[in-house]
Amino acid sequence: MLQNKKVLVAGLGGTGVSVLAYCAHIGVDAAAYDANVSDNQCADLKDKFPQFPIFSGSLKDALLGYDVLVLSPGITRRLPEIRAFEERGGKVVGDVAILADILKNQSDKIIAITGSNGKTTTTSLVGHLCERAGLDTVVAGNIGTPVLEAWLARGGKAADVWVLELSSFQLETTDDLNADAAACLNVSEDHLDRYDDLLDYARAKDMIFNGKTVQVLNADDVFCSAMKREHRTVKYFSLNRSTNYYLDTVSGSLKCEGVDLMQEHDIPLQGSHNTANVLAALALCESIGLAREVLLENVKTFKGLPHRVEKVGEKDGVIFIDDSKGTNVGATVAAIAGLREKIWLIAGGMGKGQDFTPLRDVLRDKAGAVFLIGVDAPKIARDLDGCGVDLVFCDTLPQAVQQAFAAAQSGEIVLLSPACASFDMFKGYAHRAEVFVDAFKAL
Ligand code: UMA
Ligand code: ADP
Repeated sequence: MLQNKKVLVAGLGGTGVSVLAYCAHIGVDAAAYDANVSDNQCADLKDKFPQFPIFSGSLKDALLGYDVLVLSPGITRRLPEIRAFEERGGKVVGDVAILADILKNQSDKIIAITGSNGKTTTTSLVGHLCERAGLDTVVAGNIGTPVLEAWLARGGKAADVWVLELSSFQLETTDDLNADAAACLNVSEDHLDRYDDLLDYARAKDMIFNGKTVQVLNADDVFCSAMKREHRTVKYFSLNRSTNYYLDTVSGSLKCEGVDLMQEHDIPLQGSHNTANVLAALALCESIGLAREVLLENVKTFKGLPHRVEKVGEKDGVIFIDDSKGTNVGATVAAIAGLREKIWLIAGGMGKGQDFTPLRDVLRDKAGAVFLIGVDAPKIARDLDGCGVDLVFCDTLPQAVQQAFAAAQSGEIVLLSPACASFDMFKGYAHRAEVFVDAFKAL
């Protein structure tokens, strides 16, 4: 794909650096571009890749004279200068497209996972199941390790399976993934600063199914269901209707085509949204031929991930749950809906222009009050006004923890699930969780 081409690598975060390393490895003529490169970063890159020029400033100027643009996920493909580059015959790809091209004539299988929420959990679970089934497994992508960094770390050695978490940003530049099996878990409001609307965002996610891929689709989500393509094997999963992989709500059993798989209460993760993730993971793993018994045994050994509906502890019978990774409305709705006990919710932060009204129904059914923090607390309060629960403004997260604890009774839950990004008050979602846990310990 890159051989004998002049390649510009745009964005010098983890992805861009891994692409440069790949270009150096295969010996192509490349250059690096970033809108902002610090002197230190520039010196470091010159040290690592002395053969590659580094551009900053205008992407339009940097693109002159190049055939292929390798775009990092943080840069939208819709910039006018990139459109103009494509119109004059330039090719735009991402690191995932390069990996797919490398693997296309190899026996390595690809399992790919996208969705607005649950990607990292499901990717980790699928990775765990593949490893336990004895496969040489690589887990990479949006989860953290750029795919070419993972490929280079193996010295290019083939793997049995690549389990890839893919964001809509990465899929924008992946025209021909041709995964063996791929899932879209759900589509709900996120990243709308980069897309025209929800449908436009869903279209980027739909690119995960390009190729001959077995489609694993959420039958409970209208956007995912609409991604079904002609002449494909489709495996649906559902939490409330009998389909290929589903939860039988009467018996509490996960089933496949009517056959019992396991009891929902044997899943070691909190919340019914995680049941959906397990169903999707089973459908993906069975699509590449893994044995059911090994999968079911090892769903039970999956530990889950921190900050995703994670129990922190109890004080006077009140349960504290950290869902700091709940950074959009869809995740918070799922967290609340998936827990059985009455909830005292702590939410707020940077709202990313989201509509918070989808929280109204689930709060009315399950919550005592919402303790609001962060820069968009007033906007959230406007969207939730009159939904039947008290809205309490708090200056800090520790103050919200104290007030929620004072309101909760034994057996009820104080849930941190902000539905917002954290950067107005914290270094990131992990830092927000740390402050939450410290405030709990200080009670
Ligand atoms: N940059 C420009 N011009 C721009 C925008 C950015 O030059 O218009 C430059 C920045 O100055 C910076 C570089 O691009 O130096 C950053 O590139 P990047 O944002 O693509 O970051 P990477 O470090 O390469 O990380 C990316 C993903 N980041 C994004 O999608 C924003 C990581 O997902 C991913 O883990 C990594 O590749 C490996 O695959 C992060 C993320 O936030 C965790 N993802 C979003 C999400 O999960 O919601 C989609
Ligand atoms: P992602 O990688 O897509 O951000 P994570 O697995 O990191 O997903 O989970 C992010 C947030 O979404 C957490 O708050 C988690 O509780 C919630 N979540 C996980 N799975 C689902 C799902 N299937 N539907 C809705 N929300 C989910």
